[in-house]
Amino acid sequence: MRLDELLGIEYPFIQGGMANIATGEFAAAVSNAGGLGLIGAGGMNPDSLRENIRKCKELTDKPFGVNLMLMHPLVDDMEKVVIEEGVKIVTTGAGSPGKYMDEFKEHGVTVIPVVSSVALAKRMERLGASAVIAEGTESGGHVGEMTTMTLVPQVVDAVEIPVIAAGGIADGRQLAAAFALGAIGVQLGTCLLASDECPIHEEYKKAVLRAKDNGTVVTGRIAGTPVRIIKNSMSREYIKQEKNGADKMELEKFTLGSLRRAVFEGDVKTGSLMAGQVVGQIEEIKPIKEIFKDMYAGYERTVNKLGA
Ligand code: TUI
Repeated sequence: MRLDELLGIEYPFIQGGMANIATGEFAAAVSNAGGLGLIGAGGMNPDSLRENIRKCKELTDKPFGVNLMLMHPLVDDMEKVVIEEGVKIVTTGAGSPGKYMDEFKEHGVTVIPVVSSVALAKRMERLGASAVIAEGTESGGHVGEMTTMTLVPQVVDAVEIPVIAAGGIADGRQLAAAFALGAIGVQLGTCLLASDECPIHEEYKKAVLRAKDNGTVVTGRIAGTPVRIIKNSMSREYIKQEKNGADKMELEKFTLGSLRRAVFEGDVKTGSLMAGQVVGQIEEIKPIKEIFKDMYAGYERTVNKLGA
């Protein structure tokens, strides 16, 4: 069954976690446009997460969920908020949701962890995940090593649960490719940065439009947490110091608060502008509805061409 049928939504699209960006308002806009919107708990605390969930409920009667960033120090309390507020779909990133699975099951929550390897996908299936999101290193933000092209089919072969593809998907050709690899739908992040509804600073949006195919880089591959961002003076300095043998503590001074600086202040020089390798394809800011419609039309054109 395809993701849209499984979740009762219009398109087989699920929004990425987008910590510090995906507010209740933004998630509702994604859901109202026909995808599955997710509130990114990564940049919130338990109180603001609760407020954002309530806001989202006010703004949409369509399905939506919460993305829990598992490296967050307050994630235990945020998991409780998710249960208390009756949220029914949770995606997770940057760790294993193992210790919450029983409680989620008890409350009828559908759990869809993001995985970056086959071993992790199998572990998530054993834990009772309803599906997994196989995320390639083309993605923005915290990334693994494998590409979407290699990871998705290997995960599809290794598990019985449905697989959603993520990383490197921003148009209809890539959506068709994801289906060809065996995915039932896709997770989108970067292409949604370039939407009217996305609450990031205008300068961040402009940087997304300016960036070329090779406009992103992964910081922290050697010494820290690997994070894909748009190249700027911060990323250059980070990588220089990383190559010179700086340790995790020293490198953290570059990243502390840097995502918030990019998102809220539009600091495109020393901020951390998380984005995937598809940035080079993105040329205009559009309403989310149009992004979805155009991507689906492109998918149908691709499939017709392949069938001919
Ligand atoms: O989580 C993401 N992407 C993110 S989280 C984020 S917020 C952040 N900001 C600064 C530093 C770090 C994070 C921005 N982007 N994607 C999902 C994802 N999960 N990618 C890789 C993983 C992952 C990695 C290891 C999941 C599980 C895992 O190990 C679990 C285990 O128990 O071994």
